[in-house]
Amino acid sequence: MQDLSKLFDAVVSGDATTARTLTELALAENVEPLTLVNKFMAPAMDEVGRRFERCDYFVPELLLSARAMKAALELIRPLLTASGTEPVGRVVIGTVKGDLHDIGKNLVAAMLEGGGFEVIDLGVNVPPEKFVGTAQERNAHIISMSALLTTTMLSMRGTIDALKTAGLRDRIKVLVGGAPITQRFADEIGADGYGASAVDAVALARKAMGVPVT
Ligand code: B1M
Repeated sequence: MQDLSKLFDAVVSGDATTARTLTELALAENVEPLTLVNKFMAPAMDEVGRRFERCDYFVPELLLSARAMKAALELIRPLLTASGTEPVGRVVIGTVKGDLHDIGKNLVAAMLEGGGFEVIDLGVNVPPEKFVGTAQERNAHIISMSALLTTTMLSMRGTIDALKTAGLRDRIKVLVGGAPITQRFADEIGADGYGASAVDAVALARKAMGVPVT
């Protein structure tokens, strides 16, 4: 078994080739995909964030680490997504307006697909009216929003207000998550659920649909 701390190091140092190679080897050795994400890759991004706060890293380093994480996630994402069966429900997902962080949102989308949901991914920088318009057009059951910045998280309240204005609040559940989000904030804005992780998001979405949480 290889030393997986090297995967942590590869993401921290922004070495996409090594991150991808180590992920490939680990998967070939039957290491659980979520173990790679939760124990090595996500903690590596936290370390990158700490270095950024200390001014040891700047935006170019953040971008290189994000690229390394994405290169490894490309191998993991197909393993998280299920195929075939009738969807449990339809989810419109995106990162809120003004926010370009998409690694966590992409993980949540992959996990929801793996949990049997049809996922409509609107990408990043999604304004409230886009979330609501798409949910209405596509007859979605859930809107799932991600925010990584304290300056953008308030846009989540905007989406809930827009749902109320459109007369859809009773029909569409709203789930929220991302590093600065807390249960308290979710309660304050009137969201139906808060998930601290991509795994939580699936449990929340199943609960919102009234499906037993496995
Ligand atoms: Co930025 N960034 N960034 N960044 N960045 C943070 C978020 C920051 C905390 C770094 C720091 O200072 N420590 C800080 C925010 C401070 C704050 O608001 N309190 C910050 C800043 C300041 C900025 C800029 C303003 C920097 C600048 O330009 N001066 C700028 C803003 C750009 C913008 O968005 N408008 C910026 C830019 C960037 C990059 C583009 C360079 C890059 C993003 C690349 C990309 O995503 N494609 C980037 C990165 C990489 C980070 C850090 C280092 C890593 C984020 C990440 O990918 N984490 C981040 C520090 C950190 O978070 N530790 C930081 C890994 C990912 C798996 O975790 O996204 O939390 P996360 O998702 C988790 C859970 O939160 C949860 O599940 C996921 C998996 O378990 N979850 C959900 C997420 N969404 C959910 C939705 C749900 C449920 C669960 O719905 C139900």
